[in-house]
Amino acid sequence: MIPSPNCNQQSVVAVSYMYPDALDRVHDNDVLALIGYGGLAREQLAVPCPVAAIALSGPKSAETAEVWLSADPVTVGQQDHIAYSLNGDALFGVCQLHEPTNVLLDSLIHQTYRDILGLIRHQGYPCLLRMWNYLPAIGERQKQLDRYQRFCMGRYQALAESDPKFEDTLPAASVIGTSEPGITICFLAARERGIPVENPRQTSAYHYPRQYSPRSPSFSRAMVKAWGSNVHLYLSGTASIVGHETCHPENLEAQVNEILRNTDAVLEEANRLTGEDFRERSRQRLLKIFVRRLRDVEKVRDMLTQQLEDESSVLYLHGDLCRPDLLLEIEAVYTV
Ligand code: 3EB
Repeated sequence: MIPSPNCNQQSVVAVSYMYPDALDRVHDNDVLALIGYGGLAREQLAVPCPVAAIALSGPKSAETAEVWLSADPVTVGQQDHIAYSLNGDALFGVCQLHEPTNVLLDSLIHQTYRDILGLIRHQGYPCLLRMWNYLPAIGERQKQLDRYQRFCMGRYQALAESDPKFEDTLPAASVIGTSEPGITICFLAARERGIPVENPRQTSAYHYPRQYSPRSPSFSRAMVKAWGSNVHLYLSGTASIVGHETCHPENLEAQVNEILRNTDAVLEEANRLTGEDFRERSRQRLLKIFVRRLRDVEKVRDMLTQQLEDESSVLYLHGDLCRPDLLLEIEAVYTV
């Protein structure tokens, strides 16, 4: 079950899931961004802040808005295809792109990431914490490479050009395939740095060997950021990968269990780096489960319902994933 708003308004930045009918309780000047899932349309999210409607279906019960709230007053702005909001500590952006047919995805993503990096620097929020990338047809080929590989090349190029030491401060990220045209990139940036976290069970994605992409995927496994007295951990999309290889290609149950071992390992590593206790003391856990095949959703839900902690709010969505052998992926926000 997804509870009604349970976010802590004292926090500089807070996030929660809300059913659409509760949205009129949200006051415009507190909202950094609204992201609709499971068929929620843009019109249902009528507020002045950045809004995205993610083109992923889910079970009907998944019609949900993710609400990013601010304890401090929010200012909104627009620069080209990027809508953004800021509150003195954080900047949230939603970038919506039409994809011209004659442009390769790497060059489009290169330009878009340059625009995003330019905007956050210009506004004084240069530290990227979390990126959510929604792309149509990620597994399809475009001139010898698949579109996820082209995405990685464009992202790498923009980040590498902007900072020679970019791999020390990579944001957490997800890349999810959608079935409708149009690219949506949501991002959270801050004035002050967060702490990137890697997974000791996995090769860092930015060190993956070339077989996955000519340029490695530029993301960290998680990012920790304190917002006043609340500390968030943004967990990247986490799959059944150990080292750099996919484990249990055909086995849904084994992939679920491997992912739970991976998320545990990331939380453990975050605890070690920060002195917090994300594993045992998270007050709020917001999860998204992206499942490649719609028919697997109920099985995954049955498994996870037994294994997840009570504080977990879980959203199941039907989305495509970066490697063809991955059956599901989990991302999350943990708050201590
Ligand atoms: C993986 O671990 C699975 O390219 O930004 C997960 C999260 C994955 C983010 C990205 C890719 C990305 O490699 C795929």
